[in-house]
Amino acid sequence: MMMMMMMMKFLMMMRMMVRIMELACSYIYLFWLNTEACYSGWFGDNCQYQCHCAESTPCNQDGSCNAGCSENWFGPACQYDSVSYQANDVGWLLDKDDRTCNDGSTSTIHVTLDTAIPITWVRVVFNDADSIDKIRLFYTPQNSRSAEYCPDKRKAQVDDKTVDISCQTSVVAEELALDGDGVRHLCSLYISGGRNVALKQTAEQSSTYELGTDKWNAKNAVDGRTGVSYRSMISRTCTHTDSEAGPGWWKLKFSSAVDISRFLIYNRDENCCRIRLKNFKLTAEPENRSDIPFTYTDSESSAKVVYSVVPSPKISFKVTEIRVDVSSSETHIILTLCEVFVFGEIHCPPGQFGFKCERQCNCMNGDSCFVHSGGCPSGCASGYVGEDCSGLFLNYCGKHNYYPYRYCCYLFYFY
Ligand SMILES: [Ca+2]
Repeated sequence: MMMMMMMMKFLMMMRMMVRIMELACSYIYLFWLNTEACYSGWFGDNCQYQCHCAESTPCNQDGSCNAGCSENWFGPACQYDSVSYQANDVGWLLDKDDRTCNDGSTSTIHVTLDTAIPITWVRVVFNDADSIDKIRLFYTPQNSRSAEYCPDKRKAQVDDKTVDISCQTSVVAEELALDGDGVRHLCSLYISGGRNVALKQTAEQSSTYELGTDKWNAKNAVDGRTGVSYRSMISRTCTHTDSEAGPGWWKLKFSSAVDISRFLIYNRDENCCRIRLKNFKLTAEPENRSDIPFTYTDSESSAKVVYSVVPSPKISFKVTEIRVDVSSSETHIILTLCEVFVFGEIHCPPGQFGFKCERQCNCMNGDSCFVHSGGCPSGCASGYVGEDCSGLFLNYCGKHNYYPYRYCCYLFYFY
């Protein structure tokens, strides 16, 4: 009886300590919020990431969204482009709602991607925890009729009903198929089109057009604003080189080398100026200078508003820099870019993950984890749990995943 009483007392003390710690962390967090908050719609240490929350609601300090991600985004901090696709008779899949599921009548799923891309990873949600291991993934390369197994079938559990499956294809795929008993319990399939690794990276251009005090700087092409109209030009969402200074070029240097699967380039959408981008040349420079750079030259018959460039096969090297050049004919001297998206992922050394490779994997046997999530195909090392295999206490802190709240929690944990 005495022992029981002491145990109860000890537990009550522990609960009280946790509560005090929570309060302390909350005050530090609120203080930090008031002093360091980003402009609405942005988050991260340097406010360099864009929020992608449903109904344009603000995101938390770690990018997470209380109301879920907006339609075209998913995954950690809603930073991953959710590739849209078509499929027959599966309204419950196309609605991208995790609460609507297969009623058990469909045993195989075939989806056709709206944009053919190299596959990297997919996220699958079930309504039954046993289904996670009962699914197989195939892809059909572009201009091919035969489906192939994913070369890399590593899986990492996100929660009890959600799993990420790696499927790194070097070729561009136009279809994905799922089979296995798990399909009967399937609710959602998210196909990753990568993260926009271009956002707020270091941009420069050959020259900058100025009008009075207004400047159309190189960084306007990676400011997250996709406006392409005259009105947008006025509010400087686009770049503009100086016509006096010869054929324009624009360069973007990544803070760390990246793997790239797709480029999306927004042109200025006005009759005067759309043509200026015609026949542009896009170059991706390798980290290792002995690799041959990737180049693409536009050969469309007329200028477009949005260009989607998908290298096929996928660029095999780590990219440190990209460059856009106008063709140097007399009529194409000014370079204007309204936004450049580079979809891909940072290239982390083995054992590290995160948007800046700043976190350590905690996988069984010291294995590597998924760069996008920290998830471990081999399972979390002993003492670690959750989507990112963080420590038990760290995972608790992770639920209040706001910087520096989380770190405050860590401090309490370690000391
Ligand atoms: Ca822009």
